[in-house]
Amino acid sequence: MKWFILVALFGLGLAQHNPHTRHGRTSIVHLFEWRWADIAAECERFLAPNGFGGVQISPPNEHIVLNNPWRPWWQRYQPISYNLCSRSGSEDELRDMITRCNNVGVNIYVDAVINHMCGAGGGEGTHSSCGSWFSAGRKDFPSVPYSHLDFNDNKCKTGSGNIENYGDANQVRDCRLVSLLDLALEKEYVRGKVVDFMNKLIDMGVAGFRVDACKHMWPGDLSAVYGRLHNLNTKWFSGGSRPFIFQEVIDLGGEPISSREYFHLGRVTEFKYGAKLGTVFRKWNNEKLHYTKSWGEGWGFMPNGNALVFVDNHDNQRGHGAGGASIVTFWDSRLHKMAVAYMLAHPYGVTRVMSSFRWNRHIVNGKDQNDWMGPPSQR
Ligand code: QV4
Ligand code: CA
Repeated sequence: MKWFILVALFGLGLAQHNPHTRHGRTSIVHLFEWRWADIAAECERFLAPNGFGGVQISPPNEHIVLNNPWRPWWQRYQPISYNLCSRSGSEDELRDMITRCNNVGVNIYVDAVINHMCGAGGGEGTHSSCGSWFSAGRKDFPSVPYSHLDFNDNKCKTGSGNIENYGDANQVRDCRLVSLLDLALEKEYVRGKVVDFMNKLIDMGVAGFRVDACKHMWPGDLSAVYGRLHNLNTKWFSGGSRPFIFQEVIDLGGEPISSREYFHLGRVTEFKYGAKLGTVFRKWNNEKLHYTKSWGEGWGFMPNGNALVFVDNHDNQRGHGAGGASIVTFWDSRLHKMAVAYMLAHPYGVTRVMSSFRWNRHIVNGKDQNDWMGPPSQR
């Protein structure tokens, strides 16, 4: 009996590892900060004819709007509510895009920011993408609504209220990531709001989620949330299809939290992949391409069926997040094409290509002063 339950649970988890790409397509592309209207056209004009399986979109929900720096790309990682108007467009434009992409067989995966709301220093007012009023200081977000009762502050034991030590799993989960107000996902009420938000998107036709900042959420809380998600919309997907889940956990080793803790819940981003592939293509440490004969698990990466892989992502392309100097990006365009081609040809993990925008790099003492720059659109 115990064995049977284990198999049943495992099977349920595995369902969320399937990207449900159609027509034998395998890869997805991150259209970072693209507008919904542009993505719809891109699906019809380029992605479907060229065999792309799906698109990871930027967070579609209401976010803070910042002036200093001016409209940074990262304002989209500071939610104000789950209303669906963002820098990429309105709810109607989002719905139209999801429909048109699905109609040409290209799936949509939503970047879901559910660990936190905006930064503690985010101020008070209506500087938000749908114009909803909020107060970061009072932890009041009436258009969800969330109040001060819905945040983790009592659980966090650090002096600053922020994560101070990644060696302590409790603070990584219960304290604030760079001052972002940390949601109490153990509360039934908070889970319900997050589940409603995700289910609304599933019903609109999305095929799954890139879940942001999973290292900062307890696997048990995520399991409770994922378990209440609807099956995919049968207008485009076969009955009983579970949403595809891929979780952002940066695990390069050396921390108490490992990606393994999240394997049963969905796929996990394999950050070792881009870091290692970069050293190989740059020929650092005497790496040679023929050493990659055993590429994949043989290089200490996670099991094939758990991995979501990429050469670079929106963070490490601009010096945020992890991976370090070896990461190959569009700034090294020849190497980048070679590395992406290698990844797409190699049968390991679900592969994701990066497509964003260029900005004016201005490096002072090794740090790009312009790493905040937003997209070249008018909002
Ligand atoms: C700053 C200080 C804080 C201070 C605070 C005071 O750093 O110490 O307490 O001011 O107000 C922005 C700023 C950051 C600022 C913060 C809050 O860059 O300096 O804090 O806002 O105001 C993106 C960006 C972050 C950005 C964040 C929110 O990368 O720079 O922070 O959006 O706008 C870890 C995590 C991993 C994470 C990675 C970047 O384990 O989960 O760091 N990756 C994901 C996303 C990433 C996003 C977030 C998580 C947060 O891929 O794009 O961060 O949603 O490795
Ligand atoms: Ca948290």
